[in-house]
Amino acid sequence: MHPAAMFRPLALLRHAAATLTLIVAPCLASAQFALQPLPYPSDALEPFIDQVTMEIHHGRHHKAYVDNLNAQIEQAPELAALSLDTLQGQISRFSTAVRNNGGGHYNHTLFWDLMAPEGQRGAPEGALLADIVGTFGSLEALQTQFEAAALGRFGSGWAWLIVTPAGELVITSTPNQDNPLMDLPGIVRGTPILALDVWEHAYYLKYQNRRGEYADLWWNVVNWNEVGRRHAAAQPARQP
Ligand code: MN3
Repeated sequence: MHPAAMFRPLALLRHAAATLTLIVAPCLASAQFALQPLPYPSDALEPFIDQVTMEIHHGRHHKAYVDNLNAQIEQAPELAALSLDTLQGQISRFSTAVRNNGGGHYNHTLFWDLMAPEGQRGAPEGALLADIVGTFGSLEALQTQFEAAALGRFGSGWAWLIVTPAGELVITSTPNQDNPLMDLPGIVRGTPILALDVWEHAYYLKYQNRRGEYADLWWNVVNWNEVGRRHAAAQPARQP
């Protein structure tokens, strides 16, 4: 600190803050997992998903998964060395709290990216559309089967479109905050390219008990550009 700064309260305050950061930052290093901001304004999905639902869903529900996952690091320090994606594939090693909150963090991070504001959503096209038509017969057939998976999930959970390790498109669903990356019995495994949250917290304020209407109107906000990108990235490597 410059000697002249000794007499300037603001400079002193800045110096104190910088010193505090040096002391506190290493303690925060154990907060391995972070809640990223929504990739668009909270009202960007109106009228299909309302602003209040988005703010509570992201700012409270998703935040709680992140906080609770970070709280588990004390009991399972090996968590701090894993990326969020890697954790999913090793989830059977960990406690139910890690499974629920690690899954919750992964699922919601993906969910926000799979939706987009008007004008940025794109449309199913190219290799993705060809794969959808080849597998399900049409885009409409995919949507019908996906909505059936969303409606058929009793209680809380998720509906998924995945690319299996063999490169096949499959619709599946999971309970609670499980997902298709998890190494757990009963999970149809693959890389998620589309995901719908069917917990009541995702739709109840606007749709109340009408999960089917929510699942049907949700197609209006799907970020097909992102689905296409994930579909391409999930293709198994071809044999030379
Ligand atoms: Mn949710």
